Parts: sequence; structure tokens; C-alpha cells
Amino acid sequence: MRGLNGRAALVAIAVAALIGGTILGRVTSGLGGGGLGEIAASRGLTADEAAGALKSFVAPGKYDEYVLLASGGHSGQVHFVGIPSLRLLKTVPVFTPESWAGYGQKADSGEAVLRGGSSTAKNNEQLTWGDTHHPALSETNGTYDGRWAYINDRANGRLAMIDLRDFKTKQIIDLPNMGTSHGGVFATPNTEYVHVSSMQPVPQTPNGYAPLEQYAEHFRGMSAWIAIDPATGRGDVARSFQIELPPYTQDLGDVGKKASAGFGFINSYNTEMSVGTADREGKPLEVGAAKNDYDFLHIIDWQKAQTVAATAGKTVLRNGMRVITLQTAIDDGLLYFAPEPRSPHGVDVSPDGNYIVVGGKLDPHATIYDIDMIKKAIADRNFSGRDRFGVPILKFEAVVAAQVELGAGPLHTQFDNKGNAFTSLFLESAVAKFTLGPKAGVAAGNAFKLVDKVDAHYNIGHLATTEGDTVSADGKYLVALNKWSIDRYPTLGTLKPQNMQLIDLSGEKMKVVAEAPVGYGEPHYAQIIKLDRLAKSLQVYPVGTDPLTFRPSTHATALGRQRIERSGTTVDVYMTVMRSHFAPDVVRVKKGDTVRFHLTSVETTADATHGFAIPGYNAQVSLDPGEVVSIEIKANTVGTFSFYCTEFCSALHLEMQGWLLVEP
Ligand code: RUQ
Ligand code: CUA
Repeated sequence: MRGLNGRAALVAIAVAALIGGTILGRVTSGLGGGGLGEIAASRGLTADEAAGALKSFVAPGKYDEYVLLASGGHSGQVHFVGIPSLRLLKTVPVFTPESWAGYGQKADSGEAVLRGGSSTAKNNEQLTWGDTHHPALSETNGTYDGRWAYINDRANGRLAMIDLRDFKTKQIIDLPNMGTSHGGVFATPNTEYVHVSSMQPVPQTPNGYAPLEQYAEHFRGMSAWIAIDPATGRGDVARSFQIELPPYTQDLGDVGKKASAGFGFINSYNTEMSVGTADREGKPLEVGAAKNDYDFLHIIDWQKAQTVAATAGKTVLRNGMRVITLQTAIDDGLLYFAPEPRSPHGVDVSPDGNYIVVGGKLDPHATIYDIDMIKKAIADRNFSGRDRFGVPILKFEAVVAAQVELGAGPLHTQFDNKGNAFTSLFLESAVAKFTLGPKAGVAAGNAFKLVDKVDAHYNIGHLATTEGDTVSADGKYLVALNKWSIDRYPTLGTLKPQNMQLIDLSGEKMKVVAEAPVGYGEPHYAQIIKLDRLAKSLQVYPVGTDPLTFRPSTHATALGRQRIERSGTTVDVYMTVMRSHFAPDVVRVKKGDTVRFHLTSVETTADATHGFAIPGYNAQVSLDPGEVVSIEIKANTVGTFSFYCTEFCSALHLEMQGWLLVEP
């Protein structure tokens, strides 16, 4: 070690110790010339930073162990990010047209999905944006199965489904009888349903209007249980049901598993039913909504509710959806409340299903409910009273196992496999680690204790541990989704990126080992799935596939069968696409014609993607290997338009073009 300065030697020792026995010899012997310690020192890294780099680095050509699915906020899209590397692997367009993927750029599949989800139930406007918040991966036996992902549109009360065979959005459902939906998005343990709760209650009147003075009478929240087709992953509104809730603001939710299987849990705030300055006191909503010390944790028996929904006469049909009224929900024992510290945000169920953890936002504690205590209190009718709508309120002391003081602004909780829970502290910009109780395998003397804290930079919202929303949480990593990055990155203008931080959970102490900016959209919530669970993902489609259905497309064109057909003023162009030409490459039409291009990629090689773009038209398609896409334009202007391939596909990519000739 003679050639090293003191700091490099320290770093070398730390790095070598980290790497461990087998290659230790090689590392230390290499330290004399260009060894790890020297590299770290020359780059100005501390031992901790160098260790973090090794923990999170994924070598060229190697794969991440996990994939994080994060919402993209009001960009309307979702991101897939490798863990531990924090590399952005893919952005999938969902609610917003996106030209790289050719989504919503006149090509049929994306157009159909976006059109299908347009908000006819609300405003009859073709929406071209959404606010993605809370993704939910499909599950089998309480574990991610890598089949589908669901994401809500917080702005417009919609739910989208992404098929994880091709990572494309296949369906958007406009959920009736609700306005905004913050979240409460989760899949039941075998994806029987995907749940979405409403956020702002809306009037359940025939024309959808009621004056704010009649808030309590007419406005209602909704707990929507969207039935999932087990073959396609699509939501089926006809088999779905909603449960009416009092007009509180319902917030996040989670599903019971194992010990609590069959239950769903939703937080609420504004149980004061403040309508802002329209209140009699004329106070702003945030003041009116924080008057009570307690809001209500909603406890829903969804197993029972699905039976009730299937019973004739127990539901009303409202805008095509079966609705269980609030009165029926109370009478049939589907809905109970438990007091929760005011203005909570996250409610999260531990992997064994025993504990339900609520973060209080305005209260420094995590409040931990015990499912056996909840079941007993329901059976014993151990109520402290009823709310003004008649919903029974379980006694706080009868259902709460513990409260752990964590710090300022507890928001959302995730879990590991050793009986620990991790809660984001928004106001404190930190993550708190605390122990659960004996049912999670924690010795009684150590139960319900704050054991560690680590800073996050800055203003952490949600967090995700590896498979932390499932029964198979494995406690390897935690990703903090931080709202503000402030000084963490070079200043590139005034709109700053969000900041993701990777926290290593393998030791007693949590450790931030890496971070990465999110330069596009705001990740509100994320889930992390093991990469090997995504094994159903395709390299190529079988040639001639309609990506919406995964079936052979009726518009597929075989080689040698390319043609142009005219009927009246409609021209159908059956075109094949391969390296490096379109066939046919000359298309002659008349001004005023409707032209439908039916494009078949006859490529069978992974990554041999082409594009098809027509200048002057909002028309851009991505054609993945094997895919069939149709695109329709109106030839309004006389001219010569040279369509071309937008994806650099081959050495003759620049030659891959043709002519659309619009004759007078
Ligand atoms: S969210 S942190 Cu909690 Cu839907 Cu934005
Ligand atoms: Cu095909 Cu470029």
C-alpha cells in the first residue's frame, strides 16, 4: 500500500472489506496501480460513497434484480426503473398521447384505448392527459405475478391497465359515480378486483349536481371494486360494484392479506365535511378539514360485499354500475369505522396481514391496528358510537395495538421480512424504521419501537420496499420518492426534477447508497417487483398480431399480398414493413379521400422496430416486430408527402421512405 495516501488506504480497506473473501486478494493486490481504493480516492469518494457505488452499480450488459413501477404524476405516464441501479428502463404512455411510442398519434390501438377512456361519464370531453398516482401490480396468492399493472388517474377518476407482456396500455375505464380518485388503488390477493376509491365526493343525483349546502344529503364517496377478467386482465364494469361511503374525503387504501384476507382499508380526512369558504364560518378548506382530532379508518368486508352485490335487490344500478347504498352497507355489516389520528395519508397492511399501519401526517405517530382486535370488536359490537350517517365506530382502544412516535409528518409505510416497518416522514425529510409486534415475529420486549432513522433529500412522499406491498416482502432495498431535489443536481432551469433515493436495508442501519433524478413527471407511488417475475414479457409479436387483443389482426398483410384498394373515397393501403422498405412505397390518392394505412411489420428479430410518419399529419406509428397497426388520415391538402421510418432501424434506414401523392 505504499503508493496510497491515507484516505485512499482507508477507502481501499472499506471497499475490500465490502467485496469480501473470494476476490479480496485480487482487489488488494491491485491497489498499488489503479486499484479500487485509488480510483475511489481519485474521484474524491469517501469509503461510504464507494461502498454505495458498488451496492447499486449494475455492470454493462448485466441486469437489475428488480424493476420499480412508478407513476409519472400529471405527465399521465408511468416509469419502469431498474433496482438497484435506478436506471430508467422504460416510460409507458397511459393517459397522454406520446409520439415515440406512437401512442394516440392516430394509430388505432392507442387511439382506441384513449377514446375508450374518455370521460363521457363526466364531461364528454376527449381527454388527452391524466394524473397517474398509485400503481397496483396484479397478484396471485398475494404475490406479484407479473401479468398486469393498473394505475389510476387522480384527476379524472379513471383506471388504466397495462399488459406486462408488451408493456402497453390496453384499457382505460372511466369510473362512473365518482369524480377525482386519489388512490386507494390495490389488487386483491388473486386479482379478483382492482380497487379504486374516490377522493372528492360527488352528488349522487340524476344530473350530477347538488348545491354545496346539501353536501351531507347528496354527496357521497365511493369504494369501487372493478372485477378483473382472469384471462385478459381487463376490468369488467358489468361484474363490478361500488359501495357508497359518507361524503368524507377518502384517501389511500390497502388490501387485507393472510390474517386480514377479505378486508379492505381506506383512510379518510375532512370528516368535518368542510366545503371551504362556502362553510358557514367561511374558513378555507384546509382549516375546516383539520378541526377534529380523529378521522375514520374505513374497514370494508369486500368478501361479504361481493356476495351482497350478487344478491338480487341489494344494489341499485347507477350509470351502468351496481351500487351498494350506504344504508345497505351499514345494515349488512360491510362497513365499519375506526378512529384514526387526523388527516392521515397512508394505510398499509403488513406482509402477514396482522397489522394495519396508519400514518397521521399531522400526528407524529404511526398508529398500528391489529386485525384480530378489529374482528373481535366487530363481533362484540364494541362501538364508541356511530357517525352522523349511522356507520358504527369501533372503540379506538379496542382495535389499536400500539402507537409509535416516529417524527414529523408520517405519511406512508412499507415492510421487510423481519418484522420491521419503514415510514416516510414528509415534514422531517426522513425515513423511520420501527418494529412491528409479536405476530410479525418480534420479541415482546422489542415490539413497537423506533429503531433507526435516515435523512431523505428532500420532502419524501411515498416509499417502496422490494415487493413491500405483498406477502413476499424481502427487505433488500427501499426507494424514497422525494418531492424536492433543490441542490442535489446541477441547476437546469427553474422546474426541478424529483429525486429517487436508494436505501440499502441489509444492515441494522438504513443507508442511502444512490440517488437519481426523475426528470419527467412526479412519481407519487411505486411498487418493486423481482425481475424474474416479469418472464412473460415478449421479445417480438408473432407476425400479424393485433397488439390490443394479442390475436391475429384482420388487417394483417402477408408478403406478396400488399395492395391498395379503393371503395368510393376510401382508400385502404395494405402495406408491409421490413428492413429497409415499405411496400407499396408509392400511394396515389385524390384530395378529399380517407386513407387507411394497414401496416404489418414482418420483422421477427428482437428490437427491429420501425416507425411510420407522414409529414404534415398528426400521424406517427411505432411498429414493433410482428405488429399490425392501422392509421387513418384525411387527405385534405394537395401535395407530395414523403412518409418515412422514424426509428433508426438499419444501415439503409434513411432510405426507408415512400410517397403519399395527394392529387387535385
Ligand atoms: S400521493 S405523494 Cu400520496 Cu397519490 Cu402523491
Ligand atoms: Cu425502418 Cu428506419
